[in-house]
Amino acid sequence: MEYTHSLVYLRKDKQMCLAQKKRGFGAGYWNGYGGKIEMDETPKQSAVREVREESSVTVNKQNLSHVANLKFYFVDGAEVNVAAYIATKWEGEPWETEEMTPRWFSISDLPYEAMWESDCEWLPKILSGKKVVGEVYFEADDTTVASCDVKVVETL
Ligand code: 6OG
Repeated sequence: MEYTHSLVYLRKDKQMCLAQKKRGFGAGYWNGYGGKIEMDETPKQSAVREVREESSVTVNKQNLSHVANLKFYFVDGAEVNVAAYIATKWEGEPWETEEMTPRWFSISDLPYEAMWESDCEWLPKILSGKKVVGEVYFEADDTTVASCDVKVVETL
């Protein structure tokens, strides 16, 4: 799978840090930290860099657990192929940055109404320790889910 984006969830016991994006694609949504994988970067390198840029937290590559492969398809033909990770160990505390406002949520009370619509299909699974592969097709508004298929897998 050719990944285009990384996505990282910082988890501490029954709490998870989500960040509200201030601008660009997905602005207003609560999400993990992440972004485009740059040329010559591995998905994990991108994950480490994005977490640092967007939250000022330093996470070590070895502490990123690969939990999901997600493909998002848009009507205009755009595809976003995400490698998603959970980190339970890092240095520092998430700070507000130019791009993101962080907040800690209980994993049993995530703000799904203000997250990408398909998150509720796969996030609970990875939070219960499973690994998933998901494919989501969006409608022309780029936000409404047209179809969603999520499979639990043994390995990614
Ligand atoms: P930039 O384009 O801002 O990075 N991302 C999504 N995350 C979720 N939960 N659902 C989606 O459904 C997503 N599409 C993209 C990938 C965007 C960040 O948002 C993630 C990146 O971590 C469509 O650089």
